[in-house]
Amino acid sequence: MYGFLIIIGIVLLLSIIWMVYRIQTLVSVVKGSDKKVASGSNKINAWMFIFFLVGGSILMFWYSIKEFDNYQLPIASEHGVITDQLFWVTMAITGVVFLITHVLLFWFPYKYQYKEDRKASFYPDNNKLELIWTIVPAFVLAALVIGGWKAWSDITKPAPENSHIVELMGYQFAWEVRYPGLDNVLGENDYRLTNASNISGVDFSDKNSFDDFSSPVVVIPKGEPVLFRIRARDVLHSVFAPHMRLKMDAVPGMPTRFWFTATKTTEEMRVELNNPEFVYEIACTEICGRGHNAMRKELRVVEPAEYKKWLSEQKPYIVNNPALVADLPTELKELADITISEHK
Ligand SMILES: [Cu+2]
Repeated sequence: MYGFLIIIGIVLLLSIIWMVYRIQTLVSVVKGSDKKVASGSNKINAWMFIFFLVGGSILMFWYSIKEFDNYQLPIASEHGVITDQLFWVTMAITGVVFLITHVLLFWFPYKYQYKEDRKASFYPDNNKLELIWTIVPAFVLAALVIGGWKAWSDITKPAPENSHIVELMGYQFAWEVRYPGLDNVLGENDYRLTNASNISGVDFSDKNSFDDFSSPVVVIPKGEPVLFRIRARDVLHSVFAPHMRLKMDAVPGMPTRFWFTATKTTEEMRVELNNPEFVYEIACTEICGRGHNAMRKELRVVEPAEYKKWLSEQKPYIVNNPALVADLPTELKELADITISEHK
């Protein structure tokens, strides 16, 4: 009912506006002013361009300055320095071009608004000008693209042999963090093995998985390469660790990866920021459903010695839940039992 009334209201409003416009036109015909090529609204439009330029610029600068600290998160990884350099160089070049082109874009309609005593000049083309504005952007863009491509291939080149491996599996709505244990080799996984007690579908008939363990927090050592092996169980998710300048999609059926070296421990960052409560965080940055906001994980960077100690204290999946290996063939079961007794 209300919808119907609103539609009637809108139709009435539009007809009133139309009538006012018609009356105005008829009045100008009577007055003889309809013969004029440009009306007063031309001037108003010209001024509105200037108003938009000035107002828009004020808003843009106000916002950019106010939020500047958010663009300047401290960097806590080696490659982060390159990523930021790339960002600021691109920002500076495109920023200058943006300002020049937009000032001209809005200034010209004002300056060249219709004037009765002014005649447009005929200016068909200028080859020199065409050459300049084709070649200069081509070179600048090529430099930016090549620089970006080089940085990207440095960042995404294969991880060093000695990288610590951590598997992050996104699912609605959390991250399952799996460590390969002391052998640094993750056991195989198969989505068909997924169930309530094996949420990342680990294949426990692969003996590499015997010492795999899960952790509520992603703990990594400082100054040593870490390789995130990333996958998703249901929909698209995305791993985002802003202080590490790390972002990589988690795609169902298509494992992805990202390796990096952290340069500051959580403790060091707490001192730097003068904030004893600071924690690095991993967030999901792909709107993946209703509980998307719950996909926050703490990332704890510690000294290598502390990492080693932490690693040796963790309990493998099969220690916490021996039922996972209860049905294995005798030979494997014996191996699994040895791992279980070692961790008790
Ligand atoms: Cu998600």
